[in-house]
Amino acid sequence: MLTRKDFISDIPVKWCAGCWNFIILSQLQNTFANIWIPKENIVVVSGIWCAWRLPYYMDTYWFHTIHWRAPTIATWIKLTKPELQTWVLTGDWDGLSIGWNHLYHAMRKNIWLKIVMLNNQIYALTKWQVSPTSQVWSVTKTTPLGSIDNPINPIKFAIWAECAFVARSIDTEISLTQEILDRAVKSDSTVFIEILQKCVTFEVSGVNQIRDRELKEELILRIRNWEPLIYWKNKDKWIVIENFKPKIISFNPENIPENIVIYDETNDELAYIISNLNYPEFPIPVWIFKTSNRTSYEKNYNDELKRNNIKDKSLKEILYDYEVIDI
Ligand SMILES: Cc1ncc(C[n+]2csc(CCOP(=O)(O)OP(=O)(O)O)c2C)c(N)n1
Ligand SMILES: [Mg+2]
Repeated sequence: MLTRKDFISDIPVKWCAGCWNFIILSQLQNTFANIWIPKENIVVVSGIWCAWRLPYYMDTYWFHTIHWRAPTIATWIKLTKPELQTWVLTGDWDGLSIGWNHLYHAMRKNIWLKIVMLNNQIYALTKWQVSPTSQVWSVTKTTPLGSIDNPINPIKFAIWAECAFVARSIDTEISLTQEILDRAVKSDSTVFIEILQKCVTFEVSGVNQIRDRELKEELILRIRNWEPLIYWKNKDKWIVIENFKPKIISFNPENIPENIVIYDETNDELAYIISNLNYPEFPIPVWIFKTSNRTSYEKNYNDELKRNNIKDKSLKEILYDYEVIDI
């Protein structure tokens, strides 16, 4: 039986002291230890950003790719070696600015990848520039007067892209992240997990109270499949939907409203409405927003090759087996 220790490589870990990447690294190692597949069948792919070194610290196969192209290279890995469990690690700039088209196409096609985005709402590696997920009025080196940009909501983006499994956690919600990772492993479609992360070195506007033990229950909505959408300290605030619009009501046991929402993670329309809940009007939703059964692209691809009796080419064949055309 494997344990987390089996997934620790001998490369010394280098991040800022107190960075949440340390915790996320060990959570991924825990997940890998629990999946009961040989180490040789796991590959971790990353682009360029603060956690680009994360795969180096994993004792698995890994690929540190070029900028913004991790989902594309992971797609190629998955198509040629479908037996590999392929993880993609990305940041908010890497995945949603320069790399968003690659991320989109991987989700749209339903490549069986497990994509984890560490969203710290800033460019941290390059030292404090505004990101496409930075909140309006964020003061950074490139927005000294405050950002006026409309931020991307990664969960809304993933649902729109028809990603099959979409979830959000927060760095401080360690057991929630672990639960999502462990559940993601079992999904046989594209997985997208956003982890809201606080950069410990560069200050950025954001709802940092979600990390405060006292305040967080007023700010976080934990969506649970087949449960009503309730939050607040005593769980006495409910989210209902009226005319397709979410609304907060106070819970009254004498008068349970007819339009109470029981969450159904297979309902894409509901997931979209809930992904759109924004602070401060609404609490920040976390947990699994949607799951769906879509046949993965690589299954269709490999079935098609088999049906037509075509042998897939090896990389060597692709590189050497072409005609040189003189022009
Ligand atoms: C083509 C190109 N554009 C920009 C950069 C500079 N660059 C490297 S990492 C980075 C920001 C990474 O931010 P994010 O993905 O949010 O990860 P973080 O560092 O915050 O963890 C930028 C702008 C580059 N090296 N190459
Ligand atoms: Mg970032």
